[in-house]
Amino acid sequence: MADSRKPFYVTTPIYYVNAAPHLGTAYCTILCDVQARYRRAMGEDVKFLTGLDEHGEKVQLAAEDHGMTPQEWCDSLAPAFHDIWKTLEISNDDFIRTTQPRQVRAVQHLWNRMKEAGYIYKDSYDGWYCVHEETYYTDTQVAKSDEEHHVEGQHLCPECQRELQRVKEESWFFKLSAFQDRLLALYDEHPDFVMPDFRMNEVRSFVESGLRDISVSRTSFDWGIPVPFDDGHVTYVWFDALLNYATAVGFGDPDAAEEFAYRWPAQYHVVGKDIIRFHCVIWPAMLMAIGEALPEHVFAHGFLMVRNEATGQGEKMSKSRGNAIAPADVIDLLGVEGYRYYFMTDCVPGEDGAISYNRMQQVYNADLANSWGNLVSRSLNMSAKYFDGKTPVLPEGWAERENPLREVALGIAERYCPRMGVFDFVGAKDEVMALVRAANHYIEESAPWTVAKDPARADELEQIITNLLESIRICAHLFAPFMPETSAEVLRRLSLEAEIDCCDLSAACEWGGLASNVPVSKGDALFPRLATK
Ligand code: ME8
Repeated sequence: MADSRKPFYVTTPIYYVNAAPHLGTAYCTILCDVQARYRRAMGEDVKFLTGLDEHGEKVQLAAEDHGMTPQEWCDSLAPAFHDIWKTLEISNDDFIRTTQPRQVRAVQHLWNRMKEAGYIYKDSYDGWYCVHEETYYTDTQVAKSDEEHHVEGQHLCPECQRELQRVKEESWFFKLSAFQDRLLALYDEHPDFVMPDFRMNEVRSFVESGLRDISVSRTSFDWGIPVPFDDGHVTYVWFDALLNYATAVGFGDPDAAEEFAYRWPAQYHVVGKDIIRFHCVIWPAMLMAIGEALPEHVFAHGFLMVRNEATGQGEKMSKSRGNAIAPADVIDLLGVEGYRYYFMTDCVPGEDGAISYNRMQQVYNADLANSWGNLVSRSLNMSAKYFDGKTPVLPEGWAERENPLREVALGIAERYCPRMGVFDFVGAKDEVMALVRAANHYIEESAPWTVAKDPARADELEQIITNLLESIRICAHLFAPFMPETSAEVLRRLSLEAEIDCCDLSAACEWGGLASNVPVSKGDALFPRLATK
């Protein structure tokens, strides 16, 4: 376990298995993947976790609808998640399912620790519940929702507007109300506990408005982890699900104490904005109750909305509106690497993103086909053509010579890294694209095809091609977290296979790493241009 590298632990939410993976779940998972790949390239010891949330009433009902037991239903859907993550080049190191024995053991350990600590008590719950959100709502919240969405004889969920259930059952409660001051102190002391900062304001005002104890066991159905000391009670699905992050690094496993000490707490939990209260209020309070360390950051991303071309407004994706886009449709259009690039660089991670097929094609053509792909193809072609299928023979001291591309590339990692580290993927991409654009511009300005005609200008030609290939090498490294396969291919075409699994990104991005006089392969176009309407 002892490793001199810095540990870095990043997690996605665990997804409900009530339906197949969709664009939103894929978005969140790719955000984490880009961060994980970036951290590996920085030499950190990464653990990247994703998985499935398999308990609860919602999953039980979905299983019943399909005539299966809940476990059969979960087992039948899990491969769809594995498959899509593999297709989208998700590099998770672990995949947790809450029905695994390690989670059952961890949740039961949690119950015992909570009981010892005195933060749970038995009572009865009488109130509102939304199965779709797996969330309890107070009378006040429901009254407000009734005012907004008035439907005679029904009470609708404030979040999803589905009909609420009235639940009356014996239940264990978690003393969330005891943590109000400690949570507010946490937000004061660690203003970046919740990111981006405007989400922190939302969380803080929720906590300031007062916290109620929450019901954390259910007795009206049985698809959950049994409460170890009370027959007939199963764990409320969120009390179970949140713990997955700790389970996966050894919580509750007496043989994994060393791993838990090394890995916990997580550096980043990445979640959608709809589930920040669970992650920024309930989860830290649970950890405080049992005396465990708190995660360093919860990063909340926005929602993907479909851009209505007529109004220019973003709309919620839904089957009934007929505007739902499936991951497979986008992969068909952009390919996997184009898919990853588009969502990571055209949607600001903290905000809602308005997506559209038109915009996807524009970004793909402008950035990937016309800029990055074109730069690689022209430069590698010229190198192969003018230098006998190879990179130029690099003269002594070539890397120190001043030139316009070296100027843009100097310090690029120092500008890119701080942005990547905080999920500012748009800003990081802009740094790389600045070098790509400068290089394309440099081709036009220096006109190597003219220089090549004059044998007296051989040194100049060598310099031009060298500068282009070196810029490409650096861009390949910086684009690798977004488009790992394309970057690996570009490095292979430059005979730099050894650099593919880079673990010192700053060093790799220093001007001067190009290999002299080695084979260059032109290959096919990396991003064939899409015909636009
Ligand atoms: O909430 N755009 O699971 P889930 C972006 N099991 N993100 C979206 C989205 C959209 N249009 N629609 C959904 C759960 N998401 C719990 C998590 S973690 C301990 C338990 C995101 O399958 C949503 O914001 O309903 C959430 O982060 C994620 O998909 C999982 O949703």
